Amino acid sequence: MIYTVTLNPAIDNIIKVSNKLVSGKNNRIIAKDTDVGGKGTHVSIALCLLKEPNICTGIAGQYGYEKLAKLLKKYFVTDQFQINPDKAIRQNYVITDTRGDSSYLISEYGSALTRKDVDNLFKNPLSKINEKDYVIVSGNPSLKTDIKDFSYFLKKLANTKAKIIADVSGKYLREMLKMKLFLIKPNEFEFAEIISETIQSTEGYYQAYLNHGDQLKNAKNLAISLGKKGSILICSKVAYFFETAKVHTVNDTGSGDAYLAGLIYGFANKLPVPQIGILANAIGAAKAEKECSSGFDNARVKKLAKQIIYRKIG
Ligand code: TA6
Repeated sequence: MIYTVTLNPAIDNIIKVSNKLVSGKNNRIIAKDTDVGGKGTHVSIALCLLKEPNICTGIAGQYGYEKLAKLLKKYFVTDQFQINPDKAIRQNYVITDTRGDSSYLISEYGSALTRKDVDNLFKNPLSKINEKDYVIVSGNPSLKTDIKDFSYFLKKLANTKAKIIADVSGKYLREMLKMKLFLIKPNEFEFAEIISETIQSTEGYYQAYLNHGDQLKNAKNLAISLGKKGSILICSKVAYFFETAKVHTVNDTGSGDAYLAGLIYGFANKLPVPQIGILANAIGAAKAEKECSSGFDNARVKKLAKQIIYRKIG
């Protein structure tokens, strides 16, 4: 079974303004919407769209949970969030414009993860995890979380012997890299932060992977999303670069999560590595064509997959 764990879910309030967002000017709102936020939730939505069974879990505040559950149901996701009666689900704001260059993400901190949350998580939705399962920790806990409490969560997770996938950043990714991981999926900035080096070329990513083996040794597979520049996938020391499909970007929020869902689908269904990369990139591109933070059109994925060019870089 595939589990997604969102430790700090959100409701995304999407605001569309005409032309480009400009400071010092009254930017008129031309459309508004709300959608699921919080990364792991997006991975579950994408897996459901791919008809891949999965369990959407994490810690959700009581206040706002009903709205989040209703939004998830829109994508046929039945969640198993552990509810914390003293917390509220945070509100994030995604600003897009009619130019489609990119989106602006403004997010609340949310509530710190506590040991009590962790104990409840493993007593309930995560109680049946075993070594055959995939567990995707996607999205950081609130930045107010003490790293010791996050590490308490990781220790319990490691004891399940599941295949662990990490889409977290900064100090939380450093902490997760202390344990055996099936896959990590930093973006280019998160990768540069971990290895304290900025990569100048596509081939430079493979060299950096070799040079920083000590920091990356616990990651069996490594995917690096490079936004519109494409992505890198390194499995069993073989590296590929994938160009992105050419799409008109409406809202790129959530594209990284959709891309990750494609990777997980590919690994879980034992596709050949190049096919995994092609599928993941096509899904990430198809998501960027959508107004909201989650969801994509499967027919578009099939079409975009045919466009994806890739090459071996190491
Ligand atoms: O990846 C997109 C997204 O999930 C947005 O929907 C927004 O909720 C944000 O990321 C949350 O990111 P964070 O790292 O704060 O959990």
